[in-house]
Formats: sequence, C-alpha cells, structure tokens
Amino acid sequence: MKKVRTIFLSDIHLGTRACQADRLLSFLREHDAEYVYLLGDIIDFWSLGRAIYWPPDHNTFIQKMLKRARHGARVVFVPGNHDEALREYAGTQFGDIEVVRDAVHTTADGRRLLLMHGDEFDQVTRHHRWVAVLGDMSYSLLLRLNALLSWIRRKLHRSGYWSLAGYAKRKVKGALDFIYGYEESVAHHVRQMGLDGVVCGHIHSAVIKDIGGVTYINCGDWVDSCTAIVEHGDGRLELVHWSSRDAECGVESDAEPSGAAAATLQPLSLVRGRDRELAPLLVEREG
Ligand SMILES: [Mn+2]
Repeated sequence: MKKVRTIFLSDIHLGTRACQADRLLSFLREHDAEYVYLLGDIIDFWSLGRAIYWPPDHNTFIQKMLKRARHGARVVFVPGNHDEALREYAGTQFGDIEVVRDAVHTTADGRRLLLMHGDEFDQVTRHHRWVAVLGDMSYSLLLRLNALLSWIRRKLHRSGYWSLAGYAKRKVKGALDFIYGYEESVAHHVRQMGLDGVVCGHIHSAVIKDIGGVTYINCGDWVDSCTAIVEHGDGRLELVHWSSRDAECGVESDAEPSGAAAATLQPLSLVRGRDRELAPLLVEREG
C-alpha cells in the first residue's frame, strides 16, 4: 500500500449503476492517507429517489471510510448537490467522519486550498433545477449506453476503454463552454478569498491547472473517468487515473513525475487527461 498525505475524491455517486465502486475500492486498497476529503455527490439521493440501487460494494465503501476515520485518518465529507440533504448536518459527525459545508486544507508545502463541491458555481443547477435534473437523466442514459458499448468492445476483443460520455462532451460545444465558464468562476472566487487554490468536483472533469495564478483542481468522478487527486508527503499534488487495477492506470502531476510515477504513465490516460471532458450536464446554458 502506498502512503500519501491526502486523498481527494468527489462525485462517486453511490446508489447508481454507473458508480464504479469496484475500481474505487481497488484504488483505496493501494492508497493510505492521513487526510481523506470526500467532496460531494458521494451518495446520489437524486437517483435513489427514482429507484433504490445499493449493491454490497457501495456499503463497503462507506464502511471503509468509517473504519479509516476510526483508525485516526481525518475523514471530512463536504456534501454536494446530489447529497444536499446531508448539508443540514454540517458541523456534526457521522461516526468519526466530519461533515462540513466547506473547508480549507493546507498542503505540506504551505498552500491553502479551498475544499468544496462547487455546484454553487454552476449556473444551470443553481437557477434551473429542473434543467439540471433533466441533464442528470440524459447523462445516466449516456453512461448506460457507455456500459453497453464497453461490453460490445470486450466481446470484439478491442482493448482499452473508450468513453462515449467523454466523446459527446468533447464534441458538444455547449459542454465545453460550460466547463470553461465553471472553472473560471471558481478560480475567480478563490482569488477573491486570497487562497492559493481550490479542490472541487461537480462537473466530472478532472484536472490540475493554473488559472490566473490560482491552482484549480477538480477530482473528476467515479462513474466514468475514475480519477482521484492525491497529495504526496512533500505537498506535490497529482491526478491519478484508476481506470482498472492493472491496466490503464496513469498519473499526472503539477510537478515533474518521480521515477515511480513516470513508470505508470500510459498513453491512454495522458490523452484522456489532456482533453476537456466529462461535464454532467449536456444542456445549453441560458443567459
Ligand atoms: Mn454535483
């Protein structure tokens, strides 16, 4: 097991068929951390409201988090919009897991990062909730088609993972504008707060980048891209793609990759990581 200082996860969407809990558990088996931040949309109550789906894997994840918190890791949960019902529990604890509305994490090298889910910077969710729900349902459909496509690819013995959802988002101009607008408004907010950066989620588009002097970091998701952010002991932040246990795993970093990290780089992950992809809402923005 690899010891890192911090693990940042978001948009796991437990309670949906699209949730890739098996891959997430495989990632967690290989990463131990002092801090674990769960940055929203961990449990998808919107989907559970439509139909109950709760396989053993999803329970295992919750149990693992409770266990890590009990054994001394600091586990912090920031609810998102799909688990917004839990926002009223901000300031309380669930087992040893702290529930907060947002927080600031100081990295080992002294950078102060705002932690939030980030849906308040999404104009669609904020002002047109029904549009967001509609977008959520079409996204679910897309992910199901994606699963079917992966199955067909496996039957045809085609290697690798190709994401229909990712492809659609790269091709739909509205989705790209949406991601760009979101990143800019989050970065603007963080700059005004006088912080060094932000770690958020919500738009399912994992990245570590500089936007006008602040570090913008998005964890991505565990329904399609299977990405996490880790902080190493020296404060270096890294985007980890965990597409499957022994293949397709890759990393990107905000510093030069170390020897070990460089050895796990895979072309697919590099290509996918560089593309802007995976916004949950394939809808045009109004206004
Ligand atoms: Mn969200």
